[in-house]
Order: sequence, then C-alpha cells, then structure tokens
Amino acid sequence: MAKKKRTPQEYSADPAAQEMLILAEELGVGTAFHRADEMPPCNIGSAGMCCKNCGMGPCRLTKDGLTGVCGATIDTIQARNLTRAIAAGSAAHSDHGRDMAFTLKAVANGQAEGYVIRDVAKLRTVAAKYGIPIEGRAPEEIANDLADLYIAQFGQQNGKIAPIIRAPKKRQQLWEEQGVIPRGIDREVVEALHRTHIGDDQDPEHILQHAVRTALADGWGGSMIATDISDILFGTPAPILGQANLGVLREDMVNVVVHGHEPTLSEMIVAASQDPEIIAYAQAAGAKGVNLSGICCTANEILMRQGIPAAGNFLQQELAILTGAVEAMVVDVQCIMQALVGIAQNFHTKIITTSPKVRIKGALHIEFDEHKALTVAKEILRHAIDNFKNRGQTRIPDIREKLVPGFSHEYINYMLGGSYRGSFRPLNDAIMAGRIRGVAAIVGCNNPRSQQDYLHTYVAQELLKQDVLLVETGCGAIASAKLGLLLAEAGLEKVGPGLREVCETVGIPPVLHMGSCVDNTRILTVLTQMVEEGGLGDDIDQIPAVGLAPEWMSEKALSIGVYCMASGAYVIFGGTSPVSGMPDKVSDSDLVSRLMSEGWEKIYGGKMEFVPDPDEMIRRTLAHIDKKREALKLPPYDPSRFGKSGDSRVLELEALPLAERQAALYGMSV
Ligand code: SF4
Ligand code: MSK
Repeated sequence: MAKKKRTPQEYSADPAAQEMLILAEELGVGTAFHRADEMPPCNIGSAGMCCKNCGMGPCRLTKDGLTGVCGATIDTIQARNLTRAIAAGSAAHSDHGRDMAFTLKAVANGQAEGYVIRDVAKLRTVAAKYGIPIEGRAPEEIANDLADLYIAQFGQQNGKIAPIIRAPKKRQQLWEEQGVIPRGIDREVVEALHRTHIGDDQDPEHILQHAVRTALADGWGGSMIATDISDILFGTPAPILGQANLGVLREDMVNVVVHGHEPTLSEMIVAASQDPEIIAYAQAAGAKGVNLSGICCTANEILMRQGIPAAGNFLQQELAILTGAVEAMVVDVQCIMQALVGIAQNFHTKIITTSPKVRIKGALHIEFDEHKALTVAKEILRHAIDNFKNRGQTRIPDIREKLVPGFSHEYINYMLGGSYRGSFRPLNDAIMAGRIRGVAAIVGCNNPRSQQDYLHTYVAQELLKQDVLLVETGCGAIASAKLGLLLAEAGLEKVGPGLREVCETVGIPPVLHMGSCVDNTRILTVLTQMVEEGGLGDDIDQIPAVGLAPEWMSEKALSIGVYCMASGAYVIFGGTSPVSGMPDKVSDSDLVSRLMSEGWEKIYGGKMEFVPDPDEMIRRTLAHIDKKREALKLPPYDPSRFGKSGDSRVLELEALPLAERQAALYGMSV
C-alpha cells in the first residue's frame, strides 16, 4: 500500500510552519512531519501489546489469550510498559529539579558566577512552609538550608517527600490510605524499574499503584522543586509582553535559539546577550546585536520571566533552522530531535549541546557549568556571532503574534485580590455564580502524527465559547499564543459572556500562560488554593476542572497526566492510547484502560482517558464540569444570565442619549 503523504496545510495549522514546510519540500529536506508519514506507527507497540523486557522476547500479544514466553498477560505487559514510561517522565522532570537544587546550593555559597537570588520573598515563603527559620537570616543562609532540604528529597529512603504537605489535607490522607505517598524521588523511579523487570510485579492493579506513586514523586516532588527554585533564582513570573512564532527571528541580528528545558543556562545567555562587550562583538561582525529566542519549554522559561520571544513549540525546532537565519541553536535537555544536526548541515546553523547528559554526534559541545555560567554563555554567543558571516539566503516568515504570559499562581492570587489581600475568592465566586463554568488546563506537546497546533487550539477555542477559563503550559501554551489567544483584546472576541465579564473586570486574557512543563505544578497549587479558599468542596476532585493534553507525545506527559489524576483531576489525552490493546476489545485487553478510568476514579476521584476526537474531548470536558457543578449544588450553567456588565455594558450605555443612560444607571424614569 502506498504511504499517505500529507500536504503542508495538513501537517500544521500554523501558517508560519506551513510556509517552512513548503520550503522544505522545495529544498528536498525532510522534517519530523515527513518522517511521521514515512514511518507509520507499529500498531502492536503503540497499543501496548509488545514486551521486550527480557531476552526471551520481544513477545507480541496479538491474539486473545496469548501470553509472553514467561506467561505474562497483556494486562501485565500494558501496566508494565505504562509504568516504565511514567518512570522515565518522572525521572526527566525530577532530574531537572535536582540540578536546580544544586544550582541553588552553589548560589547560596557564592560559587555560581553571575547568579543572584532574585525573589527573596518567594525564598522566605517556600522555606517557611518547611519550618526553615527565616527571621533575621540572610537570603543565602535560608537558600542553603532550602537547597539541602530539596537535595535530600531525591535520595530519601523512608517517610514522605517534603512538598507533599502542600496538597489539600484530605488528599494527603487519601494518598496515605492508598500507600502512594512517595518516600524519596529516586527511590520511586528505581522501584518502578525494579517492579517491571522480568519476573517481578505481575498484578496490573498493583503495578499501576506504583505508577501513581512514581508520578506523584514528579508532580509534588521533582517538578515542584524545579519551579520553586527557578522562581527564587530568576524571579516569579508576572505578566509581561512577549511575541511568538518564527517571525521573531531577525534579518539584521545574530539569531540564537535556545531549546530544551532548563532555565539555568538560558537565563545566563539572556544576560550575556545584553552585555556591551557581546553587543560590540556582534556589531563588529556586521550585525545589530544578538537576537535571542526560544523553542519548547526553555522558550517558556525565558518568555515568562524576561519576555524573550518564543520562536515556536516542539515541531518548530527543525523549521527554525530552515529559515537559514539561525546562527546557533543551543540545546540542553529533553525534546531535542537528533535530526537537528542533519538538517543544520544544509545551512550554516551550529547545533551546540551544553548538558553533561546530552551529546549528539555532529553537534558542537560546550559544556555548561553553573560555577562559571556567564563565561560559558559568552563563549557560546561568540561562536554564534563568528558564524554570522556564513549566513546564506534567508527566508523568515513574516508571522508573529503578541502575547501576555507570566501568570504564576502568585500573580493570579495578587491580580484577583490585590497586594494586601491576595485571594482566590473572586475566582471561586465567579465559578460559583456560573460566570465561569469551570477551569480547563490545556498542556503538553505537539505530535507530528496529528496536525500541529490544531487539536490544542480547536479545543481551546471551543471551551472559551463555553465560558471555561483556560490555563496553559508547555507547547500547548505556545500554540494558543501563536493564534493570539493570550492577548486580552484578541482573546476576548472569542469567549462566552460570563468569562468575558470576568476577564474585562480583572484585565486578563481568557487563556493564562503558566509556564513550562515542570510548571504544571503551578496548576496543582492553584487548585489547592481554590480548595483552601472555600466554596468549591474540600478537595481537588470536587472542583469543576479538567486537564487536557490533546497532542501529547512524551513520557513526561504521561507522568504529568497521572499525577494530575491522582491529585483529583479528570485528565483527557488526545492521540493514541499506549494501553489501547486489541482493536476489538474482545478480551480482557482493556482492563488497564478501565483501571485508569473507572478504577482510578473510584479511588482518587480523578481519571485518565485517551480520546482522539476533539469534539468528544470537548463534550466530555463540559459534561465533567457540569457534573461537578451539580455535585456542589451550584446553579446550572446558563450563559444568558451574563454579558450585561463589563465592557459590553459600558459600550451599550455609551450609545444611549444622556437621559436614557442616567435612567438605566440610576433606575430613574426618563
Ligand atoms: Fe516476553 Fe515475559 Fe520477557 Fe516480556 S518479560 S519479553 S513477556 S518473556
Ligand atoms: S517541551 S515535553 S514537547 S510540552 Fe516541555 Fe513541549 Fe511536550 Fe517537550
């Protein structure tokens, strides 16, 4: 059968990406989109029906009743495969958190060149949560104690990881009863690998219980640590104007694109790019200066805090190089395609790896060391500037969109209540009144098996019409940014009447960009604070809220999905289920899927489902929100009650003659 090849418009919903994909075809250069067409997924592996955990296999369980050579059933194999993926995702996020903790330790001891503690207030708030003394102590002393506490969470053997105390009390009690509170972050990841080795844990339900504990070690452990320390060192985000899409690249400047996940090096590159010595070096090379932009979650980190533009999300890493205008793509960890080196060979772009954990054959390696970060950052920029003279023909799409990112949970609290009485009360009240029907978090990756950005933005736009407030992170947030949904004035055209009133009153976009993938922990904090505020039940599972990852692809996404589920959220993934089993479901092969939906819902109040159709995702999201509203005895959603205040009411009144306006305002007769 001939392979189906899609058009650039079918590959991506983003016109800038389409332009680059047309160019790729003209130049005969392949990208992930093309490779996805040429490499159809293995339908045995993608459904979780293959085990290669030992040398007696791989065993492919394609028929009813088949077992592996060791006797493992399909349910056991699917539970093991899923748990291994979650362990990898949890490890990736958590190892990022560990590196941040070591950086904090170095900063506290004056051993990290160029770094300072930018958010002392957050340092004190976080330290106080754990009983670290703060009064009368220098920030460095507090930071040293917090770094020690956080470093200890990784190797801790018994007890509970410290950040667990930040979850709602009732949730902590439930986790305690279920035996899923992580003892130590590394311990849960190691045990996940141990349990899924040949001849260990064979009971799917028991294996999945440990998958939950491993994912919680990510969400309420490694990721939360990463977010806390990034804010302490680089500043807690607050709204700032930014730009997104490939049109942020500049003809007249040296373009350096930072890609990956960790903010430690990229923040230093931001500082170095503004150094007069570097600007002069760039000018001597014939450029106006260094233009920095980001891809993936490194983009989100520096966009949230510094307003540095985002060149795009995951599937734009290769397309940025196709512009011919990128002097250097500087990568750290996670979501970096090996194909970058091959595609860069068609242009002058240098791929520079920087993490001691990541090398790619053919890339230039300049190792990052937080003890001399500014020196390393300047060295990288000099390489990029030296490469400017090698630039050939360029084709930068003239497409970019403004956005306002920077909605940390601290800022949301502040914007709703003000600096002296920060509070989630107005948000809870708006949900209780029905102005906001519910909240949805749209997070996660792009996947070239579906049209880039389409699922993210279609689901987002439909939910906005239904008065659902959106919070977004990762590549999903960049997809919405490219469409202008992260701007108050652009986004408000497209939202329901009640949500529109709230956004106009508070002055926010209807889609709040909350950061990178590790920053999904900010969403956990928002949900916890909504519970603590009162009126929406006493645990996260009672809040009318849903999490969606419409275009997921990474193992980290699976870990995020499971820790959100275990925290009480209904989580919907798009694309293919890694545990779908036999297509006709004639046997027990959907046991794992059922355990993850009905089974987990009975235990945790949250569930996780894979739903490929976007309209069905929306239907299930709204049904869940309405079910939770009903359980809380809130008024049923009725958009006709709203839209009579806010800007629309002001405009309506302004159009009236004075006497009629006064009558309407003060209840006087005309
Ligand atoms: Fe096959 Fe069992 Fe080995 Fe897996 S662990 S490859 S099912 S024999
Ligand atoms: S970068 S994990 S593609 S969100 Fe965090 Fe984007 Fe997914 Fe990577």
